Amino acid sequence: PTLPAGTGIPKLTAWDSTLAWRADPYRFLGRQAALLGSDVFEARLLLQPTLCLTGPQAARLFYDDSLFQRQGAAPPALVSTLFGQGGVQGLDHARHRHRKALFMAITAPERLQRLIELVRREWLASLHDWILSPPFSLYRALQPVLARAVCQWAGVPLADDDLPRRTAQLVALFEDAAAGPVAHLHARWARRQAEAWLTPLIAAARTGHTRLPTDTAAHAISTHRDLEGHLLPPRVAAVELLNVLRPTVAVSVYMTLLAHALHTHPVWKSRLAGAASGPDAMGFVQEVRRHYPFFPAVAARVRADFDWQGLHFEAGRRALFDLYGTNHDPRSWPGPDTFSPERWARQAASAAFVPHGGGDPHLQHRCPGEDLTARLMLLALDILLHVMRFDVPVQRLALNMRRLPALPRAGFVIERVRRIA
Ligand code: MYR
Repeated sequence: PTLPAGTGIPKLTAWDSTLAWRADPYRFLGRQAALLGSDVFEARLLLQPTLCLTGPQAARLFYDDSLFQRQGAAPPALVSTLFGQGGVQGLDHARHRHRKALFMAITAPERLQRLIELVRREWLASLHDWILSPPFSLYRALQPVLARAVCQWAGVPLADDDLPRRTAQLVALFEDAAAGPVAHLHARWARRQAEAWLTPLIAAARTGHTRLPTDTAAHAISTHRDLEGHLLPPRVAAVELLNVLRPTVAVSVYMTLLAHALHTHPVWKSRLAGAASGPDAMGFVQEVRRHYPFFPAVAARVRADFDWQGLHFEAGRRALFDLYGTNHDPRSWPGPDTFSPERWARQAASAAFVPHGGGDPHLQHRCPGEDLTARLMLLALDILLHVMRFDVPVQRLALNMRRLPALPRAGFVIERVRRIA
């Protein structure tokens, strides 16, 4: 049901839709858009009128930074947990492109190989413990693997006995940010702890008390200068360093979803055997990224009034672009709810493929870690197929779609791990 609006944009009649959105955070926007027959609609979300955009055409619109800006767009609850104050996600135009170049340099393809090797090494080292372990959650077990590898790669010193607590803090930033009031407070606490860990490291590197290896993310961030030639305030540098560490640990979500996909589509185990890096493997990884939920939607604000397809967008309005729904839009993806790695033999990534956001990562807010994520997933596929065997005990494998991020309820429990190579 809609109310006519002066802007031509259909509007949900509910006074506020936040609870309905939270009850189905990945599918709410796409479902409402389909019901209304409009790629743009207005709803009251998080106590403000919000323009909700979905689909391939809206993807191009939303990433036009002459029309949308990021400053002041993200909900404060996410800034104080997931993102941090002053980080790249909230910058616009020249300041954004300059800061983004720092992240593109940190994640340049030639630098990623070392991180892939470190993750492989840590994973294989953990395998010894897993072999002896009672049933355990693969999701939880991968987190310290990724945390230790990314800290070493990024030049962040991390003692063995500090690994569990720092891993838990990095995980809380993405897992607890939008998981209800108590978890949210935990995520806020984790952000304070994590920034208090890294801020002194940046300060010590600048005074020469700590030497950071020059080819590391920590070094690049601590010596980065803004467009006016100033170093980042140590706290902002810590936020940006967390923007390298946290999302890398969050790849544990995608690795778990990949294991879930292999388990629930076992025909792919034999199809992929012996081809852990070919087009079939890449198609499998891309389909996990398209099909499974990860980041539901991204926020921006309308920069100045404009019209698009007969609709009027008012300056200052918050806009949400529906990543999950765009990845499941039947106009771009035939049989969108079917997990079908074969589709990637016929179809290339396009503006409609947005698991890490849309646009160009150099120029827009598309995640700079997208290639890293795909490469880490290929690594996981290789290890899950060719290095380890395990059993999957009876458990609730259906994803909890109410949760952000959505995961199998028990985090994908495995047992009787064996090493086969
Ligand atoms: C990152 O660390 O930057 C990526 C990790 C994302 C995990 C997905 C869950 C995040 C929930 C955010 C909700 C946003 C709603 C507008």
